[in-house]
Amino acid sequence: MGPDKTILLFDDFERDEPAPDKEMVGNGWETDSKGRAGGKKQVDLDNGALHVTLAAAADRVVSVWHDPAYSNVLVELRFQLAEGSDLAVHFADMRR
Ligand SMILES: [Ca+2]
Ligand SMILES: [Ca+2]
Repeated sequence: MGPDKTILLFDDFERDEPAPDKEMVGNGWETDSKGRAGGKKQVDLDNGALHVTLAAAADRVVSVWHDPAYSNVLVELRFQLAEGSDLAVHFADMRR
């Protein structure tokens, strides 16, 4: 990280939901579980990580997103994948 760079978004997920059965990631994160999984909890904060699990009721993969204000960014992500799991990371300009 050089002196001309500013952190726009950092999240270590070192927190838990205010209600354990609610999908409340917080810190500006949003998910599509309400519309795509009948409100079943698919995203859980636990042990300093964001856990994503596809609900049986879901009609598509789980989306988790954050909308910071930026125009030029460097992205660094860390994942821990279960054996045989799939991961896709998409960057989309939703304004177009
Ligand atoms: Ca939790
Ligand atoms: Ca963490």
